[in-house]
Amino acid sequence: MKKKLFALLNCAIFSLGILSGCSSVDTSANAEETVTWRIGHEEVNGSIQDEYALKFKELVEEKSNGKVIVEIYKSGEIGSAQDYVQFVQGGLLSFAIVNPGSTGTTVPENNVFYNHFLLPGDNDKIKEFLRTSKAIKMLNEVNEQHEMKVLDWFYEGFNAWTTNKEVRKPADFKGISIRTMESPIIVASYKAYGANPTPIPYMDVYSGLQLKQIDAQVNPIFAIEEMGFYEVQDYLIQAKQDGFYASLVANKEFYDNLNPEYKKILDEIIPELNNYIFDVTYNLNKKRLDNIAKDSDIKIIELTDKEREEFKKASLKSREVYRQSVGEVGNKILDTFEAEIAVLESKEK
Ligand code: 6CS
Repeated sequence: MKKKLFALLNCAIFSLGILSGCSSVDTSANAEETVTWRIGHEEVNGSIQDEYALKFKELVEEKSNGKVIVEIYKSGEIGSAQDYVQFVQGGLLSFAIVNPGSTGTTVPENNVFYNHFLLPGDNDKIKEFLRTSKAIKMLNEVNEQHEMKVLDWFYEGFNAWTTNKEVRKPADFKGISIRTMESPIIVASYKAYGANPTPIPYMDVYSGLQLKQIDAQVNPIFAIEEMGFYEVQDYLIQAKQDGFYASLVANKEFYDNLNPEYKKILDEIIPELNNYIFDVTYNLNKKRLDNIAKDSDIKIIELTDKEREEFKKASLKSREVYRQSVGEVGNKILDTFEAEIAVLESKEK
């Protein structure tokens, strides 16, 4: 039944002039045939996810000698971030780049990434953690039960707050309506600080801030710049409470039925893509923070360690919300995150 519905949706969406035909997701090919892989992502032109998708396309098409054609669908083109999760689960998209703020409503364990003051702040440590963690392997197994085969995890930078009022301690959040993604743990985190979290779609955030329907929002620096949020806000606050992570996922059935030649291509390109995107993340966030400082009079604030400590204390309440929202496996994933990160943090750089 679910499959039928997606087949219909497939035809409807992909024949609306967005695509020429009403093809299904391709899983294999003979020597002469070309196949099409569709990848959707949650962001706009020039973003980190777009850079990832473009590199994915370049490498897949090159390594398959043109036998695989990759089509990219950006945020809003055939749906919102939340829709893309359903599209990849249902097989309408072969691949999607999604973040735990979008998948966390259907896979609560993914919200582990949104526990504040949990993951390391250092790029190299984050990279090592994502590549070697046993907890990540456990999390990937959970995602498979939700029709998503996770092929890669990467980092898009720490999440910063933009506000129309100075925020230096949790009490300053009182009465502030802050736009967040839908994930219940993100909502709980900002409630723990005393704010009013307000989930609205990404594409509506700029107008929401401009029309003062919301007072604040949270996103990585590169996104604050490319979405123009800094133009309609007075403060950009860096508390470095959490980061923005994303995963490349494939529809599980599509992946399982893929021929070995194509699986090998994916195995080969993922490490290259991961290295590539970590460099993009570092350089793009740095460049765009400079642009924001040059182009606007927004006040850029970096919280002191003492100020961050206050937020850390307040955030522990929402870690309990995560624990209660998941079962035994989700709790084990958080325990393992905590233990592995403690080891990583104790290592010399
Ligand atoms: O805030 C959001 O909804 C979005 N932020 C980023 C940086 N990427 C995609 C996501 O949907």
